[in-house]
Amino acid sequence: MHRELEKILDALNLSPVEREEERRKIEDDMHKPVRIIGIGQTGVGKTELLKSIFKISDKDHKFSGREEDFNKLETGAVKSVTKKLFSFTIQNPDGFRVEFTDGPGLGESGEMEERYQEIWIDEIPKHDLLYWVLDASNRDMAHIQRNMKHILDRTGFRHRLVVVLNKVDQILLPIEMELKGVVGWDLDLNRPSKALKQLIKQRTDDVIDKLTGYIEIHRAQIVVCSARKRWNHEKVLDKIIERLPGEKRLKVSRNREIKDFTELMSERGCKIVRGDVGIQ
Ligand SMILES: Nc1nc2c(ncn2[C@@H]2O[C@H](COP(=O)(O)OP(=O)(O)O)[C@@H](O)[C@H]2O)c(=O)[nH]1
Ligand SMILES: [Mg+2]
Repeated sequence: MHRELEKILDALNLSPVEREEERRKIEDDMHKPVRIIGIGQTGVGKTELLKSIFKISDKDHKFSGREEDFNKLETGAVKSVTKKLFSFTIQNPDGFRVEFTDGPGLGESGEMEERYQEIWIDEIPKHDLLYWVLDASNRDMAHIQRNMKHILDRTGFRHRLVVVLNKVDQILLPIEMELKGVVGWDLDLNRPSKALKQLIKQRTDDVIDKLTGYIEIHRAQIVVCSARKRWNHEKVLDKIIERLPGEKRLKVSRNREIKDFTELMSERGCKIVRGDVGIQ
């Protein structure tokens, strides 16, 4: 713990006096949890994402919260499981705590939409960071732009926002390419093919254009990933950490448990990596 704290302090490049001040700030803050709130439409993968970055996949000593709240962390619900906000905390053995808040999906219930927006607007400022998950395979951005602008205008949380473009494994290649046998998601190696990588980049540029024009957030606040395939999670975590105030960072990094994407490679993929089989 001590070494990590020193590393963080080193990275800040401070004068000796400032360094001591920063150290005191971090140590004073140690007992408080870092609070992170996730937003997005139901089904975009908020829960899956958390589970593949942090250690909350099973009900162990790290989870504290109500039993019914743990059950809400099931993935795959078609309808919003969460109508109200709920929070739960995880804690590593050194006592570093991260508290997550989840709530009703946005953009799916016409009549409730305004009420839900108000719930979020109330809650977001109580947090240290907001992450907004979008489905990268869905190109309909109009209502997301509107919701995001409204919520950011009201909360002033632009600088504390990370936008996660999830489900990149589901982006479809153009049909002509598919018919020629070009693969999108490489199931053997569990990563995007070259062709899909290009498409992911295009889609990212498109989303960035749409968001930055409308909402004035920075390109560096957007990150792509596939929660289900565990792809690019390190970057998601890096972005989250980058956006947090210095004294909060250690708590997040100490609770990380990035799931290994290579576990999802096929047997053939493993052989390819070991060099037993060539890539065709
Ligand atoms: N293909 C794919 N499916 C995903 C991904 N992330 C989540 N899912 C699936 O999408 C469904 C909804 O995910 P969930 O985490 O419950 O969404 P939430 O409502 O935003 O919490 C589940 O079946 C997930 O396994 C992803 O990156 N790719
Ligand atoms: Mg969920």
